Amino acid sequence: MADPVLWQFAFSHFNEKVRWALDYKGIPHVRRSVPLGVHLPIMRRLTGQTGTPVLVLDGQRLVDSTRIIAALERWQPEPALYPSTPAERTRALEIEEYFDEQIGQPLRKAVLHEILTDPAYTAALFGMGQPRWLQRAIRLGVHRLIEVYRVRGDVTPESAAHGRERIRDGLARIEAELRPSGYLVGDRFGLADLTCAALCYPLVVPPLFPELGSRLPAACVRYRNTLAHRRGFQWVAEMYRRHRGPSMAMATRASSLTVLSPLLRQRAVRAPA
Ligand SMILES: N[C@@H](CCC(=O)N[C@@H](CS)C(=O)NCC(=O)O)C(=O)O
Repeated sequence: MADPVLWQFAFSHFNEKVRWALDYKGIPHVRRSVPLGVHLPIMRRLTGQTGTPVLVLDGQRLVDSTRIIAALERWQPEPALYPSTPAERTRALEIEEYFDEQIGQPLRKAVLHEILTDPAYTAALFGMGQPRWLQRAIRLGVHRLIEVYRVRGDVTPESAAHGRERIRDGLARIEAELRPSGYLVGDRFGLADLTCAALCYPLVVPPLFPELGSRLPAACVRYRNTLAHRRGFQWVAEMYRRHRGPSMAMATRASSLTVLSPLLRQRAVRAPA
């Protein structure tokens, strides 16, 4: 059986959610980081849509972090991320859906609004997991990349303000849901905890990401500091400390040829016509 392959953006929190699930279950896998922008034809070719994460599992191309984790849970039930009782499972899935649908995207916009003010940091972030020549190209074109990203990714002062509100709502929801056990559902770490912590990682930037945290743009640090006292914020850092184990990735940097292979295959197929 082939190892699962994760097509990802190395910097993205929805991708971090799936990476954490794979690592938590101890599933060896391959990570292929697609360059931002170039991902559009590659992901369309692979899946008919453009979003990441995409997991290729037993030949099936799975889209969407929620569906991917559900499939991983069936593929390798232990250690379980889903709670064992139906009532707790329903609550965990509700919390997952709330963070996926209501918090993930607004949080991205709020945090990126601050990050995009620092072109050098933006280039380093978007270049994560890419070959050196591409990192250089991203550095050279970063000002244009920022302009395009702001439009395509809807990162504006208004969407950032809305994102900041949603972040406050998200932290309040974590604080309200926390059980005496220190977890969101039941008395052990599971799907709800993983989802909330992974989707809040760009805000909290746990020490696990030293390459991101050490050079965080000043605007980000200032914003982050306004929330660092919150119990929900500290809980995210705590989940990372306690439960974000080692990576089970066998390859984190694929060659450009491997990443472009879906397009090359398409050309090869089309050539005779
Ligand atoms: N609901 C999706 C959201 C995924 C998502 O928003 N992915 C973003 C990265 S954070 C993406 O790949 N955007 C690029 C695009 O859609 O072209 C999930 O849970 O996987």
